[in-house]
Amino acid sequence: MRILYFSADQDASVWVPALQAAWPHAAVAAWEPGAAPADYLVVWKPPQQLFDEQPNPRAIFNTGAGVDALLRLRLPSGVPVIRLDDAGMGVQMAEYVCQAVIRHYRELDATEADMRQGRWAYRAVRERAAFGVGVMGLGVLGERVARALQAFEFPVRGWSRTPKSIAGVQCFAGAEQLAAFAAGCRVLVCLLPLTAQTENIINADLLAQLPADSYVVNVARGAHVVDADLLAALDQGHLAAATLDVFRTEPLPADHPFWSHPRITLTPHTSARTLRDESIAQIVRKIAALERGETVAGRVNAGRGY
Ligand code: OXD
Repeated sequence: MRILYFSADQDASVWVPALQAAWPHAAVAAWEPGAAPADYLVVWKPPQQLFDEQPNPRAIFNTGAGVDALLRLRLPSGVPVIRLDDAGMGVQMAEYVCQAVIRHYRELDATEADMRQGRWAYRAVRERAAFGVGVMGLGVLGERVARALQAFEFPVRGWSRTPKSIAGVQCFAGAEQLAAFAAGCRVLVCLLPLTAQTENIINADLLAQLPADSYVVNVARGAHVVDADLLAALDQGHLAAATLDVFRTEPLPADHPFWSHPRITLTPHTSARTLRDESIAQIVRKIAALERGETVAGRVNAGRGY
């Protein structure tokens, strides 16, 4: 069996030997133009040329959670595309989102600013029951985040394309329930896959439906948010603050107004990192299952876009 690896971000000189060690009987190599045909492709943001030259793999593994970059390419038809199925990302997303929500709920930015100014000041305690947190996207990661938020006793609501049911989470689905969902979100958390339907979904209309003094946390894709609408909602005072981990262009361009906005907290697409060992163990387990003719979790539906 031959496995080819390519990543635009990760270090092939570390991943290839690690994949090789996990599947010693396979021949694992870093993809380069002209590489011999492989049975399995393990990729992150590959160039189109890779698929043009590899028309017949048995499966394509995406070493990340989001497959939007992959689905923009012309992929070999009928070949299963399989994304990481948590692989250690769920707990990272949960901790990142909980820290952002708690930071906003407890007004820790303002408290820290007070302390830096030498002011020993208290803020009014907010009513937790009135601080609804809404999670958009209830896949593996979204559900994990919703469960983590419940541990802090926030009223948690969720919104997804198709109806979902999660114990203790008030679930909404489809475009027709988006406004009702938004109306109860003091914090709107985006964990949606990026598709033609979800691009620009956090726009002026949706932001206007959030309660006054609300917050946005985006850990999905920059293209979910209309940047100008978010800035306007902050500057008009309707939004209190935002935490953004993802951007339309990454790295965020040096002249982008997000950098200097006093009520935007930025991180460099780091909310949930791909964990090499967990990911490789999962990919190898799935290759073994596919070789036995079994189905595996995380198979992407290209028509749906995730
Ligand atoms: C992603 C990832 O899809 O980092 O954003 O895995």
